[in-house]
Amino acid sequence: MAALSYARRAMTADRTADRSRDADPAGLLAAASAGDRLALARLLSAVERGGPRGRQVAGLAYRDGAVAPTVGITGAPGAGKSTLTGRLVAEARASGLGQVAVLAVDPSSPFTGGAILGDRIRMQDHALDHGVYIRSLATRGHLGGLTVAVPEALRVLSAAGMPLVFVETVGVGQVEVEVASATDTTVVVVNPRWGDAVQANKAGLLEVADLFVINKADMPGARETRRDLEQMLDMSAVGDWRPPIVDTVASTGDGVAVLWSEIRRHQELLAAGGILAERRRRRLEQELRRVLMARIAAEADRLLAADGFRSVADEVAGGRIDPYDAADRLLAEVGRAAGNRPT
Ligand SMILES: Nc1nc2c(ncn2[C@@H]2O[C@H](COP(=O)(O)OP(=O)(O)OP(=O)(O)O)[C@@H](O)[C@H]2O)c(=O)[nH]1
Ligand SMILES: [Mg+2]
Repeated sequence: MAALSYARRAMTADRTADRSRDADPAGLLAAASAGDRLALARLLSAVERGGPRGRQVAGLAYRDGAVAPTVGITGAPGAGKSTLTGRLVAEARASGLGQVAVLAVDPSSPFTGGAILGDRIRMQDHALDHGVYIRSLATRGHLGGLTVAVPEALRVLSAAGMPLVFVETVGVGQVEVEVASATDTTVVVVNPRWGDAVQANKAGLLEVADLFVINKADMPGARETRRDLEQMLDMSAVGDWRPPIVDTVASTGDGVAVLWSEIRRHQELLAAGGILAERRRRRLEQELRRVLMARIAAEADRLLAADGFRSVADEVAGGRIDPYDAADRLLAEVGRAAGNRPT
């Protein structure tokens, strides 16, 4: 069986990992591609921490050029995302994928990486499956935060040879929506509660959703939630693809096969129409914008804390220059500094 031979390869790679190569990102990436999970974990940790080394790893993964298909699973805390992801992982493995990765992202609690992994991912079924790689991601100082770290991590996973990556994102705030929309197919999970669909709309999830899941369809109210979602979809501009709404009971697996086939259908549609390339280009533009903003913000912060700012502020206070001219002068400095700094 493919899974078993992969597991054997992974264990061999673990044992023979050349320690002296571990510091070198290129060596780590080669090891990760050969199935060394420790090497992969170290690359992802570097990306998570950011800084010069994170940047080096991110650049290497970018130049590798591999782009794995990605599926985002997002929704309110406790909606059943992890249970659902576990089921989808099983579907993906059963469909013949040698490996699947899951990236768990919780923007609301950046320092609980280990805890998310232990407590929040309910995928015990996969704990012994070496074809499944599960990892949580926090920000740990990455300039630009999760919205930049997640696409970088996805490229590391792609470069390491993962043929499919699920991204579970907890929460429905602005950052969560941005993280969720960094995937090819974005699945929004709601529960059959009065107002859940409306909440999703308010949070901007309606715009990024390629698919809706009404999970916990065994609870009362699923029909009303579906009706609310349909109404909202009726009112929003829908192009070639109207997001399907799938009922699931993740705890029993009901509806998961339908969800999986809808995900596949969406990914096929993306690939066929050249839409995928266009989407990915737009995402890279977004990413570039975020990297730029983060660097400018960091420079502005540095500037605001420096003496130069105080002296310009004194001039404004003294009536010698107006705030706009002062801002022009400071902005020119931000530009010079941001352009000169290596990271
Ligand atoms: N009744 C019912 N319970 C479910 C269903 N799916 C998941 N649950 C339960 O809901 C609880 C939360 O499930 P999780 O999969 O951890 O939800 P989550 O969205 O990943 O949670 P966070 O990551 O903490 O946001 C667990 O107790 C599950 O067993 C379902 O379809 N029906
Ligand atoms: Mg979860």
